[in-house]
Amino acid sequence: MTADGAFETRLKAQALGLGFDLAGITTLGPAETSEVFERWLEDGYHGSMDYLRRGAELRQDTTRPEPGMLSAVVVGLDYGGRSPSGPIARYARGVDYHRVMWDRLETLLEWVRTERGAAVRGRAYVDTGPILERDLARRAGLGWFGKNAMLINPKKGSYFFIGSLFLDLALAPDAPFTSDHCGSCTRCLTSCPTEAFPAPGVLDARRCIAYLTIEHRGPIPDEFHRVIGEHLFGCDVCQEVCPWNVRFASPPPTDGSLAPHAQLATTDAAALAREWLTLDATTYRKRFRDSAMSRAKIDGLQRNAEIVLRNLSATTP
Ligand code: B12
Ligand code: SF4
Ligand code: SF4
Repeated sequence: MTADGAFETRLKAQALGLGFDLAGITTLGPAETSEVFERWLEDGYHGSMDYLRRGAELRQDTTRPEPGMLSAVVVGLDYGGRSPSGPIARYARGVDYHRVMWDRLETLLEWVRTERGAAVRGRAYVDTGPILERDLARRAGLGWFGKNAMLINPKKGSYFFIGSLFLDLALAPDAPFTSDHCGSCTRCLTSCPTEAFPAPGVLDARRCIAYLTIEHRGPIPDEFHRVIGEHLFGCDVCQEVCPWNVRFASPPPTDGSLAPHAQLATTDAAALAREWLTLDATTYRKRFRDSAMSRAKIDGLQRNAEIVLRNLSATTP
C-alpha cells in the first residue's frame, strides 16, 4: 500500500500549503539504521553530546518515544542554500527554525483533527526529539544518505531541515527512497577542512567544525584552531561542494520566514567577531533570543570569535 489514498494526498498537500518544501508519509517502527547509530556511539564519534547516548534506546524505534503513535508525516523546509558562503552557517542566519517548524506542524495537526476528529493524538518533532530524523526522512521518501552524511533530495539538494508530525493514525506510507545518487563522487570527503569523515557517510563529530563551534563546551583543542579559518558558527563546506547543491538544487525558497538577518549574512568575519567580543549577557540575550545560535551560548560565540580573529591576523600581511 502506498500513500495515494485521498486523505494522505490531501495531508501532504496541506503540509506543502503551509510552506514546507517536501512532505512524505511513513509508518513507525524500528529504525533501519539503528546499528549504524550504535556503532557511531561505540566509536565515540558523538564526543560530548551525551544526550545522544542517553536517548539511544528510544532512537532505535520510532514507536518508543510516544507510545500509541503509528505514522508520521515527515517534512523538509528549505533554508536557502543559494545564499553566499560566509562565517555563519546558512541554517542559522534567520530566525530559529524550531519555532517556525513546530508552529506549522501544530497547524497541520489542527487540520488533521478537523478532518479525522478532535481525539486524534499528534506530536511534532524538530531536531530535539529522540528520533533518527534522517532515517525517518529516507523512509518517508525524502532523499538518500549522502557521503557527507546529509539527507539529500534530488530536487532540493541538502539545504533543508527535517521535521515530523507523529500521529496515532494508520496511514498509507510513501515508498522509501532506495537509490543512491552519490555515485563515484567524493568531493565532500576530500574538501572537509578537518578530515572529519573516517568513512563515507560517517562523521566523527569531534572533528567537525559544526560540533566544535556550536555543541562543544570549553576550549577547542589547539589542533583545530587554524583549520577553523573564518568559521564563526557552524560549517557548510561539505554541502557547498556537493553537485546536488551546486548544479541541481532548486531556486531560492520563496517562503521568507527563514530569510537571513542582514548582519548574519555578512562575509565580514572580522567585524562580526569584534562585535561579539563586546557583547555582555544582556545584549547577547536580546540579540540571540530568537536565533538557533543561542545554542552556543555567549561563551561559545566569544571563544569562536577569538580563534577567528587570531586566524585573520595571522593571514594579514
Ligand atoms: C547530533 C547532530 C549533529 C552533530 C553530528 C552530525 C552527524 N552527522 O551525526 C553535529 C553537531 C556535527 C551536526 C552538524 C550539522 N547538522 Co546536525 N543534527 C544532529 C542531530 C541532533 C542528531 C544526528 C544523529 O543522530 N547523528 C548520529 C548519526 C549516526 O546519525 P545521522 O547523522 O542522522 O546518520 C544517519 C544516516 O545518515 C545513516 N547513515 C550514516 N552513515 C551511514 C553509513 C551507511 C553505510 C548507511 C547504510 C547509513 C548511514 O544512518 C544514520 C542513523 O540513522 C540531528 C537531528 C536528529 N534528531 O536526527 C541534526 C541534523 C542531522 N543536523 C542537521 C544540520 C542542518 C546540520 C548542519 C548542516 C549544521 C551546520 N551547517 O553547521 C551540520 C552538518 C554536518 C554533517 N555533514 O552532518 C539537519 C540535517 C538535515 C539534512 N538535510 O540532512 C538535522 C536532521 C536537524 C534537522 N531537524 O533538520 N549535527
Ligand atoms: S560541516 Fe564542515 S567540518 Fe563538518 S564534516 Fe562538513 S565540511 Fe567537515
Ligand atoms: S559531494 Fe558527492 S559524494 Fe558528497 S554527498 Fe554530494 S554527491 Fe555525494
